[in-house]
Amino acid sequence: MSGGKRVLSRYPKNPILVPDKNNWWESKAVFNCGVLYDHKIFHMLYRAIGEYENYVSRIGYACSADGFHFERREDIAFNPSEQYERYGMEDPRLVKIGNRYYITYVVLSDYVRQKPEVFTALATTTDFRKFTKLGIITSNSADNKDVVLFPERMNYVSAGVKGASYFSLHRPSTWIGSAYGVDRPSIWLGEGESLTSVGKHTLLIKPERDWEALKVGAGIPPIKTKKGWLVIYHGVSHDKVYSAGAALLDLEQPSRIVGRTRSPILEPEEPYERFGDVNNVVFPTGACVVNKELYVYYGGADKVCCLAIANLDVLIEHILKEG
Ligand code: BMA
Repeated sequence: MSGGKRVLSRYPKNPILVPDKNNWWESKAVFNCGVLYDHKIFHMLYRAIGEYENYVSRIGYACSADGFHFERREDIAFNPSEQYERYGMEDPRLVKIGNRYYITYVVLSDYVRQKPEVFTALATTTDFRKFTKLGIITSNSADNKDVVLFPERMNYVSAGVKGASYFSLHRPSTWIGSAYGVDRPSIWLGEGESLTSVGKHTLLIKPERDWEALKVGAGIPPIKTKKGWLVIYHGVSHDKVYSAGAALLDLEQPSRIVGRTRSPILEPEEPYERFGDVNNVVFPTGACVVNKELYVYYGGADKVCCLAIANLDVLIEHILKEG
Protein backbone atom coordinates (compact mmCIF):
# COMPACT_ATOMS: atom_id res chain seq x y z
CA MET A 1 0.00 0.00 0.00
CA SER A 2 1.38 3.42 -0.92
CA GLY A 3 1.71 6.08 1.81
CA GLY A 4 -0.93 8.17 0.06
CA LYS A 5 -3.60 5.57 0.49
CA ARG A 6 -3.13 5.49 4.24
CA VAL A 7 -3.80 9.24 4.49
CA LEU A 8 -7.45 8.98 3.51
CA SER A 9 -9.72 6.44 5.24
CA ARG A 10 -13.02 5.31 3.83
CA TYR A 11 -16.08 5.70 6.01
CA PRO A 12 -16.72 2.08 7.03
CA LYS A 13 -20.43 2.31 6.31
CA ASN A 14 -20.02 3.55 2.72
CA PRO A 15 -21.91 4.24 0.57
CA ILE A 16 -23.64 7.12 2.31
CA LEU A 17 -26.28 7.64 -0.39
CA VAL A 18 -27.74 5.02 -2.74
CA PRO A 19 -30.41 5.19 -5.45
CA ASP A 20 -33.99 5.34 -4.19
CA LYS A 21 -35.91 2.95 -6.39
CA ASN A 22 -39.19 4.44 -5.22
CA ASN A 23 -38.41 7.93 -6.46
CA TRP A 24 -38.63 8.25 -10.25
CA TRP A 25 -35.83 10.78 -10.81
CA GLU A 26 -33.22 9.09 -8.59
CA SER A 27 -34.07 5.42 -8.91
CA LYS A 28 -30.98 4.27 -10.85
CA ALA A 29 -27.95 6.24 -9.67
CA VAL A 30 -27.02 9.01 -7.20
CA PHE A 31 -23.39 10.12 -7.34
CA ASN A 32 -20.81 12.92 -7.62
CA CYS A 33 -22.11 15.15 -4.83
CA GLY A 34 -21.07 18.67 -3.89
CA VAL A 35 -21.06 19.11 -0.11
CA LEU A 36 -20.64 22.24 1.99
CA TYR A 37 -20.52 22.51 5.78
CA ASP A 38 -22.10 25.73 7.01
CA HIS A 39 -23.63 26.70 10.35
CA LYS A 40 -23.30 23.08 11.53
CA ILE A 41 -25.23 21.66 8.59
CA PHE A 42 -23.80 19.57 5.77
CA HIS A 43 -25.59 20.62 2.59
CA MET A 44 -25.38 18.16 -0.28
CA LEU A 45 -26.35 18.52 -3.94
CA TYR A 46 -25.99 15.30 -5.90
CA ARG A 47 -26.33 14.07 -9.45
CA ALA A 48 -29.26 11.69 -9.93
CA ILE A 49 -30.42 9.46 -12.75
CA GLY A 50 -33.89 7.97 -12.76
CA GLU A 51 -34.29 6.37 -16.15
CA TYR A 52 -31.66 5.14 -18.49
CA GLU A 53 -33.49 5.78 -21.72
CA ASN A 54 -31.71 9.05 -22.34
CA TYR A 55 -29.35 9.07 -19.35
CA VAL A 56 -30.59 12.52 -18.30
CA SER A 57 -29.17 13.71 -14.96
CA ARG A 58 -31.01 15.83 -12.42
CA ILE A 59 -29.88 17.34 -9.13
CA GLY A 60 -31.13 16.35 -5.69
CA TYR A 61 -30.60 17.91 -2.25
CA ALA A 62 -29.87 16.21 1.06
CA CYS A 63 -28.63 17.49 4.40
CA SER A 64 -27.02 16.10 7.51
CA ALA A 65 -25.97 17.12 11.01
CA ASP A 66 -22.98 14.74 11.20
CA GLY A 67 -21.77 14.36 7.60
CA PHE A 68 -22.54 10.62 7.56
CA HIS A 69 -26.32 10.32 7.65
CA PHE A 70 -28.05 12.38 5.00
CA GLU A 71 -31.73 13.05 4.74
CA ARG A 72 -32.88 13.75 1.22
CA ARG A 73 -35.63 15.95 -0.06
CA GLU A 74 -38.20 14.07 -2.11
CA ASP A 75 -38.42 16.53 -4.99
CA ILE A 76 -35.73 17.48 -7.48
CA ALA A 77 -33.73 20.31 -5.89
CA PHE A 78 -32.73 22.06 -8.93
CA ASN A 79 -35.07 21.80 -11.86
CA PRO A 80 -33.97 22.29 -15.46
CA SER A 81 -35.70 25.57 -16.31
CA GLU A 82 -33.40 26.74 -19.09
CA GLN A 83 -33.04 25.37 -22.61
CA TYR A 84 -29.31 24.64 -22.02
CA GLU A 85 -30.19 22.36 -19.07
CA ARG A 86 -32.69 20.12 -20.79
CA TYR A 87 -30.28 17.27 -21.63
CA GLY A 88 -29.02 16.97 -18.10
CA MET A 89 -27.44 18.70 -15.13
CA GLU A 90 -24.42 16.85 -13.80
CA ASP A 91 -21.73 16.90 -11.12
CA PRO A 92 -22.72 19.90 -8.93
CA ARG A 93 -19.89 21.55 -7.00
CA LEU A 94 -20.67 23.92 -4.15
CA VAL A 95 -18.91 26.92 -2.59
CA LYS A 96 -19.94 29.78 -0.36
CA ILE A 97 -18.73 33.23 -1.41
CA GLY A 98 -19.84 36.06 0.84
CA ASN A 99 -23.27 35.05 2.06
CA ARG A 100 -24.35 33.15 -1.05
CA TYR A 101 -23.88 29.58 -2.17
CA TYR A 102 -22.69 29.04 -5.74
CA ILE A 103 -23.09 25.88 -7.76
CA THR A 104 -21.11 24.98 -10.87
CA TYR A 105 -22.63 22.11 -12.84
CA VAL A 106 -22.18 20.45 -16.19
CA VAL A 107 -24.78 20.84 -18.96
CA LEU A 108 -24.91 19.13 -22.34
CA SER A 109 -25.90 20.30 -25.82
CA ASP A 110 -27.73 17.02 -26.58
CA TYR A 111 -28.47 13.61 -25.09
CA VAL A 112 -25.37 11.82 -23.78
CA ARG A 113 -25.51 9.14 -26.46
CA GLN A 114 -25.32 11.75 -29.24
CA LYS A 115 -21.80 12.81 -28.11
CA PRO A 116 -22.87 16.34 -27.11
CA GLU A 117 -20.75 19.37 -26.53
CA VAL A 118 -20.15 19.94 -22.82
CA PHE A 119 -20.42 23.23 -20.93
CA THR A 120 -20.44 24.32 -17.32
CA ALA A 121 -23.17 26.57 -15.93
CA LEU A 122 -23.41 28.56 -12.71
CA ALA A 123 -26.29 29.07 -10.29
CA THR A 124 -26.65 30.64 -6.87
CA THR A 125 -28.89 30.26 -3.85
CA THR A 126 -29.11 31.35 -0.23
CA ASP A 127 -31.44 28.61 1.02
CA PHE A 128 -31.15 25.59 -1.33
CA ARG A 129 -34.79 26.10 -2.26
CA LYS A 130 -34.79 28.99 -4.68
CA PHE A 131 -32.01 28.98 -7.26
CA THR A 132 -30.99 31.79 -9.59
CA LYS A 133 -29.45 30.61 -12.85
CA LEU A 134 -26.49 32.70 -13.99
CA GLY A 135 -25.94 30.94 -17.33
CA ILE A 136 -23.15 29.07 -19.06
CA ILE A 137 -19.69 30.22 -17.93
CA THR A 138 -17.40 28.23 -20.21
CA SER A 139 -16.58 29.02 -23.83
CA ASN A 140 -17.88 27.24 -26.95
CA SER A 141 -16.05 24.24 -28.36
CA ALA A 142 -13.98 23.77 -25.22
CA ASP A 143 -15.84 20.70 -23.86
CA ASN A 144 -15.31 22.14 -20.45
CA LYS A 145 -16.28 20.36 -17.22
CA ASP A 146 -14.82 19.93 -13.73
CA VAL A 147 -15.15 23.64 -13.01
CA VAL A 148 -14.68 24.59 -9.36
CA LEU A 149 -14.64 28.10 -7.89
CA PHE A 150 -12.25 29.38 -5.25
CA PRO A 151 -14.35 30.46 -2.26
CA GLU A 152 -13.15 34.07 -2.18
CA ARG A 153 -12.13 37.00 -4.33
CA MET A 154 -8.36 37.49 -4.13
CA ASN A 155 -6.50 40.78 -4.01
CA TYR A 156 -3.41 41.37 -6.11
CA VAL A 157 -1.04 44.18 -7.00
CA SER A 158 0.06 44.33 -10.63
CA ALA A 159 2.40 47.07 -11.89
CA GLY A 160 1.60 49.02 -8.75
CA VAL A 161 -2.17 48.79 -9.37
CA LYS A 162 -4.37 47.03 -6.81
CA GLY A 163 -7.14 44.75 -8.01
CA ALA A 164 -9.17 41.70 -7.07
CA SER A 165 -9.99 38.62 -9.11
CA TYR A 166 -12.15 35.53 -8.92
CA PHE A 167 -10.31 32.31 -9.61
CA SER A 168 -11.54 28.94 -10.81
CA LEU A 169 -10.14 25.61 -11.96
CA HIS A 170 -11.52 24.12 -15.16
CA ARG A 171 -10.76 21.38 -17.68
CA PRO A 172 -11.23 22.41 -21.32
CA SER A 173 -10.80 19.04 -23.04
CA THR A 174 -10.12 20.52 -26.47
CA TRP A 175 -7.30 22.77 -25.29
CA ILE A 176 -4.56 20.40 -26.32
CA GLY A 177 -1.77 20.52 -28.90
CA SER A 178 1.25 22.72 -29.41
CA ALA A 179 -0.77 25.97 -29.16
CA TYR A 180 -1.70 25.02 -25.61
CA GLY A 181 1.54 23.43 -24.46
CA VAL A 182 -0.07 20.18 -23.39
CA ASP A 183 -1.14 17.02 -25.17
CA ARG A 184 -3.79 15.64 -22.78
CA PRO A 185 -6.81 17.35 -21.14
CA SER A 186 -5.48 19.28 -18.14
CA ILE A 187 -6.53 21.52 -15.27
CA TRP A 188 -6.35 25.25 -16.02
CA LEU A 189 -6.53 28.18 -13.63
CA GLY A 190 -9.11 30.75 -14.72
CA GLU A 191 -9.08 34.33 -13.53
CA GLY A 192 -11.68 37.03 -14.06
CA GLU A 193 -13.21 40.16 -12.68
CA SER A 194 -16.54 38.44 -12.05
CA LEU A 195 -17.65 34.84 -11.57
CA THR A 196 -19.19 34.77 -15.02
CA SER A 197 -16.39 36.32 -17.06
CA VAL A 198 -13.03 34.60 -17.01
CA GLY A 199 -10.45 36.48 -19.04
CA LYS A 200 -7.13 34.87 -18.20
CA HIS A 201 -6.23 31.17 -18.31
CA THR A 202 -3.05 29.50 -17.07
CA LEU A 203 -2.16 25.84 -17.53
CA LEU A 204 -1.86 24.41 -14.03
CA ILE A 205 -1.92 20.62 -13.58
CA LYS A 206 -1.24 18.28 -16.48
CA PRO A 207 -1.06 14.49 -16.50
CA GLU A 208 2.37 13.29 -15.39
CA ARG A 209 2.03 9.76 -14.05
CA ASP A 210 0.46 6.53 -15.27
CA TRP A 211 -2.59 6.74 -13.01
CA GLU A 212 -3.54 10.13 -14.56
CA ALA A 213 -2.10 9.61 -18.05
CA LEU A 214 -5.32 10.09 -20.04
CA LYS A 215 -6.65 13.24 -18.36
CA VAL A 216 -7.00 15.11 -15.10
CA GLY A 217 -9.87 17.25 -13.79
CA ALA A 218 -10.48 19.28 -10.65
CA GLY A 219 -12.54 17.57 -7.99
CA ILE A 220 -13.37 19.61 -4.92
CA PRO A 221 -13.51 23.42 -4.79
CA PRO A 222 -10.11 24.53 -3.39
CA ILE A 223 -9.88 24.73 0.40
CA LYS A 224 -7.77 27.44 2.04
CA THR A 225 -5.19 26.05 4.49
CA LYS A 226 -2.15 27.62 6.15
CA LYS A 227 0.15 25.86 3.69
CA GLY A 228 -1.76 26.72 0.52
CA TRP A 229 -4.95 26.06 -1.42
CA LEU A 230 -5.77 22.38 -1.15
CA VAL A 231 -6.89 20.83 -4.42
CA ILE A 232 -8.15 17.26 -4.79
CA TYR A 233 -8.48 16.16 -8.38
CA HIS A 234 -9.15 13.02 -10.40
CA GLY A 235 -6.85 11.38 -12.89
CA VAL A 236 -7.76 8.75 -15.49
CA SER A 237 -5.33 5.98 -16.46
CA HIS A 238 -5.04 4.34 -19.89
CA ASP A 239 -7.25 1.55 -18.51
CA LYS A 240 -9.93 4.17 -17.71
CA VAL A 241 -9.51 3.83 -13.96
CA TYR A 242 -10.48 7.05 -12.13
CA SER A 243 -8.33 7.75 -9.04
CA ALA A 244 -7.80 10.82 -6.86
CA GLY A 245 -4.67 12.88 -6.24
CA ALA A 246 -4.00 16.10 -4.33
CA ALA A 247 -2.02 19.31 -4.76
CA LEU A 248 -1.31 22.52 -2.86
CA LEU A 249 -1.29 25.89 -4.60
CA ASP A 250 0.40 29.02 -3.34
CA LEU A 251 -2.04 31.11 -1.29
CA GLU A 252 -1.29 34.40 -3.00
CA GLN A 253 -0.31 33.14 -6.40
CA PRO A 254 -2.46 30.08 -7.10
CA SER A 255 -0.74 29.49 -10.45
CA ARG A 256 2.25 28.23 -8.42
CA ILE A 257 2.07 24.59 -7.32
CA VAL A 258 3.81 24.06 -3.98
CA GLY A 259 3.16 20.34 -3.68
CA ARG A 260 1.54 17.47 -5.56
CA THR A 261 1.07 13.81 -4.79
CA ARG A 262 2.85 11.36 -7.03
CA SER A 263 0.60 8.39 -6.36
CA PRO A 264 -3.17 8.47 -5.80
CA ILE A 265 -4.63 9.13 -2.36
CA LEU A 266 -7.70 7.10 -3.32
CA GLU A 267 -8.14 4.38 -5.94
CA PRO A 268 -11.13 2.15 -6.75
CA GLU A 269 -10.80 -0.87 -4.45
CA GLU A 270 -14.12 -1.50 -2.76
CA PRO A 271 -16.97 -3.18 -4.66
CA TYR A 272 -19.00 0.07 -4.64
CA GLU A 273 -16.09 1.78 -6.44
CA ARG A 274 -15.29 -1.06 -8.81
CA PHE A 275 -18.74 -2.05 -10.02
CA GLY A 276 -21.51 0.33 -10.98
CA ASP A 277 -22.74 2.12 -14.07
CA VAL A 278 -19.14 2.97 -14.95
CA ASN A 279 -16.71 0.58 -13.30
CA ASN A 280 -13.55 1.61 -11.46
CA VAL A 281 -14.39 5.19 -10.61
CA VAL A 282 -13.70 7.30 -7.54
CA PHE A 283 -14.70 10.86 -8.40
CA PRO A 284 -14.27 13.47 -5.61
CA THR A 285 -16.56 16.48 -5.94
CA GLY A 286 -16.92 17.97 -2.46
CA ALA A 287 -15.04 18.40 0.81
CA CYS A 288 -15.48 20.08 4.20
CA VAL A 289 -13.17 20.70 7.12
CA VAL A 290 -14.68 19.74 10.48
CA ASN A 291 -12.49 19.84 13.61
CA LYS A 292 -9.27 19.53 11.61
CA GLU A 293 -10.61 16.57 9.68
CA LEU A 294 -11.20 16.72 5.97
CA TYR A 295 -14.37 14.98 4.81
CA VAL A 296 -13.99 14.12 1.13
CA TYR A 297 -17.18 13.19 -0.70
CA TYR A 298 -16.92 11.26 -3.92
CA GLY A 299 -18.92 9.27 -6.43
CA GLY A 300 -18.40 5.50 -6.51
CA ALA A 301 -18.61 3.85 -9.96
CA ASP A 302 -21.17 6.45 -11.16
CA LYS A 303 -23.74 4.82 -8.90
CA VAL A 304 -23.49 5.92 -5.24
CA CYS A 305 -22.14 8.69 -2.99
CA CYS A 306 -19.26 7.88 -0.65
CA LEU A 307 -17.10 9.51 2.02
CA ALA A 308 -13.43 9.26 3.02
CA ILE A 309 -11.78 11.19 5.85
CA ALA A 310 -8.24 12.50 6.37
CA ASN A 311 -6.59 14.48 9.09
CA LEU A 312 -6.00 17.78 7.31
CA ASP A 313 -2.47 18.33 8.68
CA VAL A 314 -1.41 14.79 7.84
CA LEU A 315 -2.70 15.15 4.28
CA ILE A 316 -0.90 18.47 3.83
CA GLU A 317 2.37 17.04 5.16
CA HIS A 318 1.96 14.11 2.82
CA ILE A 319 1.46 16.37 -0.23
CA LEU A 320 4.48 18.51 0.67
CA LYS A 321 6.62 15.43 1.22
CA GLU A 322 5.68 13.99 -2.17
CA GLY A 323 7.10 17.08 -3.89
C1 BMA B 1 -16.61 12.11 -16.14
C2 BMA B 1 -17.92 12.73 -15.70
C3 BMA B 1 -18.32 12.20 -14.35
C4 BMA B 1 -18.20 10.69 -14.27
C5 BMA B 1 -16.86 10.22 -14.79
C6 BMA B 1 -16.72 8.71 -14.80
O1 BMA B 1 -16.33 12.50 -17.45
O2 BMA B 1 -18.92 12.43 -16.63
O3 BMA B 1 -19.65 12.58 -14.07
O4 BMA B 1 -18.33 10.30 -12.92
O5 BMA B 1 -16.67 10.72 -16.10
O6 BMA B 1 -17.65 8.12 -15.66
